[in-house]
Amino acid sequence: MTNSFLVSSVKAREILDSRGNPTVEVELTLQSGAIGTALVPSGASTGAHEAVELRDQDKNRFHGKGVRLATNYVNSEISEQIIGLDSRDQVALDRLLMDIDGSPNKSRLGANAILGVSLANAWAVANHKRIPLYQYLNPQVDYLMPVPMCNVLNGGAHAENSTDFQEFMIVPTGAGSFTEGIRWVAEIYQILKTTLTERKLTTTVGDEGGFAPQLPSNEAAMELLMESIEKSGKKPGDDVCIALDPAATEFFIADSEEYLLSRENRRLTGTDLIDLWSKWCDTYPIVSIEDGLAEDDWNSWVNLTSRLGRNVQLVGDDLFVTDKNRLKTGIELGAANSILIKPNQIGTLSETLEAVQLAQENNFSTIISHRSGETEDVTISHLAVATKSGQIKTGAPARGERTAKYNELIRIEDRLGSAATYPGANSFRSSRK
Ligand code: 2PG
Ligand code: MG
Repeated sequence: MTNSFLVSSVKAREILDSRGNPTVEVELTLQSGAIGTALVPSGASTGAHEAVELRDQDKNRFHGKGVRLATNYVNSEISEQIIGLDSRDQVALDRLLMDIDGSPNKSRLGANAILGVSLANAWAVANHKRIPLYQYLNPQVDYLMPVPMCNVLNGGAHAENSTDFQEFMIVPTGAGSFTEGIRWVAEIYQILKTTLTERKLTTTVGDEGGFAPQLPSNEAAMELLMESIEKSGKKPGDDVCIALDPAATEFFIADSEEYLLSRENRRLTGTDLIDLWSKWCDTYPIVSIEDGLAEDDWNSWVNLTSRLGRNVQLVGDDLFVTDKNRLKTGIELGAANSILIKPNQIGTLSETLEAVQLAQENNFSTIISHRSGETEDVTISHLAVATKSGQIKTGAPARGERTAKYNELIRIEDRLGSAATYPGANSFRSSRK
């Protein structure tokens, strides 16, 4: 009996990501001839609890960062076991991949190998059905577009000699559509560039396409954002808000349990840092703070959430690593009220969707996210629409690997026409109450 949905072949190869490091691409073909392709991203400020990205450690190739072990696993062990599987059963495929791997954190075959196969499979089914991926993952009549959180100033691990805090984002909450929102942030991005040039500050960019000037303090970045929003003719707070990802794990000193702001030569306790966020939230139109505290500083997370959680979205990235078990802990403790969703933190599409579902059932918002090392892959644009997350984080409105995601969403919104809704400020807590 022939079944055109059966997997007929799978092939992985080593390609390059946006930082010039190798990464995994997987092509999965069905008996019908339909092909699904997925390119796997890679983080820099990775959480300790993430699924393991397998690197060759062969110093003679790509300074040890090659991914031939991972691609070889796809082309041998994985391929042998998944050929003949019904691609429509994504959960069964993902479970099989986890079983073949056999480790608790995908360290044997590599989360990069496993995710590539998992996502390529979903694309193959969608392509066979000749429908967009978001529609295959969630067949609906109406769809929610995501509000973009655009990282226009890069610091931390994404840009050398810059701010301690990693990401300063602008969020077009007052726009009428996704496409209009992207125009606003692109206009502000250009104004920010001119402002930096006028002040003789560098306009070179960090890993996610945002500028990475050497500023005297972290707060100077906030002032620059406010000024640029205003100069564009938009009202901060009404039209455009601010979101932060300090990525606090990166400047947490475990021994002394302190947060070190090197830029300002200051050491803060968890409580001091919460005070700082609270003050910034009083001063600036901040709708979201991601990883405002370190990945295992649960007590401080609980304190932060009880202090600011009513009005501000508090997002766990390194804290939750898209893992439903860590998310469960957060829900039980009252730590954070939102989760960043990165498929490669957990390693399969099914587990990614499970984390989204658990979050949404518990009134946690979900933000679909890129990694700092990206490719031209647009899966996350479709995931954002399919999961009705209402938010996406995918860098500056510049650099091809970032605009690939935004442009795909512009296409999706255009094709959906009146079936697409842009939630704007409704995606955020301050306006939900
Ligand atoms: C983050 C991400 C993406 P990285 O911290 O949220 O912006 O960075 O991929 O380096 O972990
Ligand atoms: Mg983060």
